[in-house]
Amino acid sequence: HCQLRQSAAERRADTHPLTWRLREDGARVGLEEYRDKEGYRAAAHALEHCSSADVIDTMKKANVRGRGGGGFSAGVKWGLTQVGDHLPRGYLVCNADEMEPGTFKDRLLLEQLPHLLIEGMIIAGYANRSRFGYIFLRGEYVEAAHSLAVAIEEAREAGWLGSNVAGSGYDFDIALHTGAGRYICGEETALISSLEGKRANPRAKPPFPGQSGAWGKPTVVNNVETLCNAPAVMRHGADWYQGLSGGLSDDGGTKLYGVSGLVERPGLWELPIGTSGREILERAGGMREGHTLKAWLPGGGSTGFLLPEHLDLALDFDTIGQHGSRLGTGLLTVVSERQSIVSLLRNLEQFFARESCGWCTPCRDGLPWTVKLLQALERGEGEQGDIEILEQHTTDLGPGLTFCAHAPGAAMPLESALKYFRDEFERGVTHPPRTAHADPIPVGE
Ligand code: L3W
Repeated sequence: HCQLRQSAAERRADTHPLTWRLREDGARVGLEEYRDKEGYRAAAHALEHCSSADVIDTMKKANVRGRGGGGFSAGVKWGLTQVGDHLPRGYLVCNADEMEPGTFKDRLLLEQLPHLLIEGMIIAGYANRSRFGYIFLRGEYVEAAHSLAVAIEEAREAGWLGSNVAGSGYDFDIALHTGAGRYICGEETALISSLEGKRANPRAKPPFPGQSGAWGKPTVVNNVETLCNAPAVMRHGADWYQGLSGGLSDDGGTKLYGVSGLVERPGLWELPIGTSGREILERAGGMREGHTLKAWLPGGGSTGFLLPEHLDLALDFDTIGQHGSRLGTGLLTVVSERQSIVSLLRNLEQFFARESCGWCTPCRDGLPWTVKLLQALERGEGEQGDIEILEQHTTDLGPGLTFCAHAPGAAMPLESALKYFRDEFERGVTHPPRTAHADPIPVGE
């Protein structure tokens, strides 16, 4: 799936800031080719002509919102570190732990355009006056690890990393850290714990990492795609970047959108942010023959199901947020009329249950319980009251009652599935209600 479906002719520097440099053969763009395609000019410009405050201002005006799914302004986040006089301020961390179900966008950038990420990190590091940046990479991304390791070495040899970056007086280096396969490491504070060599448990927020992060220092954590936007913003300015969305959204820039599931051609496209689900689905050639669209997840397993009637909505953070879901990563998962929502949901919740760090009770016990109920309904052995318990879980596992966003993320597809497809759950209820003396559903088996 990790394939961009836009031709070289369609990709242009003035409309596709993330992907125009990609090669047709899908091979990594090496340093020489990256430089030939205007690579590192944005970083050179920023380091030579802009103060840290200028860079942050430009990012704020461009309104680059966090592409990992949170949608928080990158410029505002970078601004958090600008307190006190001590230098360096702290750390920059690139969150490349791409493990969201149905998500494969960062992988394309990591494997094929590692220098774009390095350039974005130099700009972000400079803005935050960090001396050091980490790339926390999903361990299974073996090809990306190779691509990044080679690119970091190339950049170091060419003077883009290390002491006195490109003669600017700014020192900045990057270390690659590969994870060992936990979804929770993508949660920024769990990622920081893991980076410090501890168990990947999330930490309370506030303080936000920008205030106190890795080793207690201000730490900016940004998603890969977010950082890859910084070079174009610095090279062409905030107004230009804002204009890329072509009026489809108040958010700036483009977005890597994608589709997986039973479509003709799963893949990725760089499109103006605010493009509709219908347009993306059409680019994927529509549903496979014999299938019609029943529902879709707009951006990963931790977002809420939407219906065909939502296909014309602008896929941006605010619009999707107003319809009981979230943009998330912007990679659509389609569900066919021939697929069972209960089974699909059971699969997702099994993933979330397995990936819970176990720190807080609602998440540790509530997710396996959710799975047990869904398994029973899936087998047609549900009992009266099961649906009501699932409904209660959407509150008990929701925002404010758990330690981090993991369980609330898992509650989103559950809540929307119950709202739109209650009849499918009801079909699984065949038994009378559980009695008080009956065995409760075993938890945590
Ligand atoms: C300073 C404030 N900073 C928020 C920062 C915060 C974070 C960012 C977003 O998870 C969902 C989650 C996953 N002062 C701040 C502030 N921030 N308020 O803004 O924060 P938040 O809380 O909105 O989200 P989050 O905890 O980062 C966001 C879901 O994303 N998700 C997972 C994606 C996985 C991938 C992947 O595999 N590549 O992206 C997808 O939707 O479940 O619910 O930096 O510090 N007042």
